[in-house]
Amino acid sequence: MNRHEKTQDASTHLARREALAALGFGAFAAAGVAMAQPASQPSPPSTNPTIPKELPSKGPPTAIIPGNVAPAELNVFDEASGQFVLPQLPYAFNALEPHIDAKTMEIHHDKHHAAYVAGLNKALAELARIRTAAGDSALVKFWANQVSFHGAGHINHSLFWNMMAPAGKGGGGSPRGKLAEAIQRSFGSYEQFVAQFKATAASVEGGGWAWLAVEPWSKQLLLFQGEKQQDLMVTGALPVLGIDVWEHAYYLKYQNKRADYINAFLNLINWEYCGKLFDRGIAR
Ligand code: MN3
Repeated sequence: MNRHEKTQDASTHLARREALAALGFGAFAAAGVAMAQPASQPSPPSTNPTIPKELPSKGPPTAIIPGNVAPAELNVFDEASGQFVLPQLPYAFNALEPHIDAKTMEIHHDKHHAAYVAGLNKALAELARIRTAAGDSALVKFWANQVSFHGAGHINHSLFWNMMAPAGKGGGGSPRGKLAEAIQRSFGSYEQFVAQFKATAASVEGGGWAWLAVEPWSKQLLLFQGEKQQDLMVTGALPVLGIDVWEHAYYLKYQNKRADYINAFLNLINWEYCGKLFDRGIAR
C-alpha cells in the first residue's frame, strides 16, 4: 500500500467542496467549483460580491485541490497550523537522473515550489486582514490573483512530483487500464497522443504547463496549455498528467532545448498514478 492508495475521506471531500464554493481561484479550482455545487444545494448569496462572507478565517484547508485528488496524499496543508506547507519529494533529488538532474530538482522544489507555498499563505493572510478591516480592501483583487497564482503553483507542483517516478522504477513505459483506452479513444493512438502532447508543451509561450485532463461529462481526454500556473484552464476538466515547462524546470541541463526535456520527461511519467487520477475523474 503506497500513499497514493489512501482513500478519500467523505467528510474531507465535503469540506473541500464547501471551501471550493467559497473561492474561485487556481488552475483546477475552477473545475472544482463547477463540479462542487449540486443544483439542489445552491450556496447562500453573499452580501458582498467581492469577499464571500463564508470564507474561513484561517484559510481553506483543501480548497484548491482538484476533485480527483485525495488531499491527504499530497500533504500540502497542515491542519494544526492552518498553513499550507511544502510536501517532501517522493524520491531523492538525483532519482530522476539522467533525464532531470539533481540540482534542477533541488532548486525547483526547495526554492520555486517553496516560494509558491509562502506566497499562498501570505495572500490568504492578507485577505483575512481585509475581511477584518485591518487591510486595504482596494487590494482584494490583487491578493485574490496572488492566491490564484501561488495556489495553482503549489498544487500543480505537488501533483507534478507525483506524476514522475525514476525511469524503469515506476517511470516511463506506456499507460495502462482505462486511461490507455481513453487515450486511444480521445487521440486515436498513444503515438498520436505523444505527438500532440509534445507539440502542446513545446509551444507554451513563456512559462507555463501542458496538461492532460479528463472532462468528466464526456469522459474525453483533453490536452491544453496553462500559461503561467493557472490561465487557459478548462472549467470542469480534472488533471491526469502535467509537465512543467517553465525554464526553471529544465534550463540547467537543457538550456533552450525544451523539446529535449519533453522527450526526457516521457521516460519519467508515472502512469500508475496518472491512471488513478483518470479513474477517479470519470467516477465522479
Ligand atoms: Mn515549476
